[in-house]
Amino acid sequence: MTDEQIFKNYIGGQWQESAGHETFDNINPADTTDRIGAFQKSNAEDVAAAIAAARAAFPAWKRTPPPKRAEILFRAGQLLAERKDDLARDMTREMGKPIEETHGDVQEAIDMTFYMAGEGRRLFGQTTTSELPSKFCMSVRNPIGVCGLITPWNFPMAIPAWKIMPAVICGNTVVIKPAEDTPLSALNLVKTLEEAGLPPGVVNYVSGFGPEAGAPLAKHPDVPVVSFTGSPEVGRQVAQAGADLFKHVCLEMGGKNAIIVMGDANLDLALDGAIWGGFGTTGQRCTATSRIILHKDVYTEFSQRFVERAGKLKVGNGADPGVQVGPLISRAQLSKVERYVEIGVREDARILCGGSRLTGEEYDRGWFYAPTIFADCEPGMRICREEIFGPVVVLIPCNNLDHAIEIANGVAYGLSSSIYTRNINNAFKAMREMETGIFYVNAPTIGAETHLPFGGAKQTGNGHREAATAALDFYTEWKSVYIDYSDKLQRAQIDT
Ligand code: UN1
Repeated sequence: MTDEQIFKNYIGGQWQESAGHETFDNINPADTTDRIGAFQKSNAEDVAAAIAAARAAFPAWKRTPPPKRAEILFRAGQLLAERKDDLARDMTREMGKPIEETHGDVQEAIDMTFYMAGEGRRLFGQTTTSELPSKFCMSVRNPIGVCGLITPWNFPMAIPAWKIMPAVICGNTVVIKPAEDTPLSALNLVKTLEEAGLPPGVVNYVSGFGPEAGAPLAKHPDVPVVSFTGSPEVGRQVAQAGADLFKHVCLEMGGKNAIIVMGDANLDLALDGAIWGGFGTTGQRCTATSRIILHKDVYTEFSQRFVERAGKLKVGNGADPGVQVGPLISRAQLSKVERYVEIGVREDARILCGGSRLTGEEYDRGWFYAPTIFADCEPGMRICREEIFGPVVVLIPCNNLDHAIEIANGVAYGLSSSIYTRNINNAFKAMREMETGIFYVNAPTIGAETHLPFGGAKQTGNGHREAATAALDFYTEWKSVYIDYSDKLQRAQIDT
């Protein structure tokens, strides 16, 4: 890839420049002198063209038998698997996370592609009984139309795949607007679908920014389905944009995910989980472990060992071998972390390690921040309630399981949670009581698999789930079908 590379939008099967002829730069967050290329700064006109292309492609795609749609997805999955190394390298360059993690991100996209391809021969509805004789009842799934997909930068290929694959296997067509920080990985995914034989117009891609490209997509009257992953502030705008037309809106937003470590936990295991959950992806996952609720019996030992482990993490350019923690995605995200650390200090939380930007030759051209741990935190502190989305973990002491659950549930979000314990009663009680969409026992809060529903309770989302068959419920509309073969009028609820 050269410095001069210009990437285009993909609309109706054509690679096109923005009508506004403006571009923006995609920059490596580990080295801001490394410019990956220029992407189209799309506007409402580009978005409207992409929607028109998706609309035009819908009737034929909706009538394509799902197993035929699936054949294209199977091919795409295979191509992604063959190209995994290159795709991961591109992703580390634009997003920053270590190469091992970007391999995982591409793998998650492959998993979702194959999973949804398999749905081509399922897409099950129900057949059921009727209360009347000689009457047959069934429910079938119908596609809805054009889906507007707005995706974040932290899983630059996995999350686009979570949304595109179920949408298209169900017979919908798509316009995707990926985050402006990571437009290349979504483009690589779309290119792969094109090469796999997806007909023109089924998936359309416009790069650009939220206000100029995301907002017109969310608002457009020809887009009945909108799926968004990102911040609660933007999620609210997306929901409001869809409200007038009663759009189907799927929102996946923040988290403040907690691990509970009980006195009987395997501490080595809990430490491994806390390090991976807290500092993996530089804490930039919605599922990241940002709170650790420690039983008082293990508080001191865990804190000491956790700090020791965090201090040994190798922070650096994710493309370099041995690096465990990459940069933050942008200057804005770095500033947000700095702001929250100041808030924590003002709230009298005690910094055990980190607490500052990393400097020196290895770091000066990127957005690097030291893994940071706050101790002696009170559940009511802002750093214990608000999402930071960076390498910052708070330690909160607790007296017993009920206390731990009360603290864990005492936030507005409800994405993921976990407990480390050897006591099966504790594990099941926590499973029942934790107000999160995802729950782990003896594993950290990250690491969801594609064949289980993904999403959160409370203010993390709006009740929908991605992945698994749950995604099919979002991307289809049920049609209940009654076939009366009695040759007479039979009145439900009246004739017996
Ligand atoms: C996200 O952070 O938005 O469960 C997605 C996980 C990953 C997906 C995270 N499989 O951590």
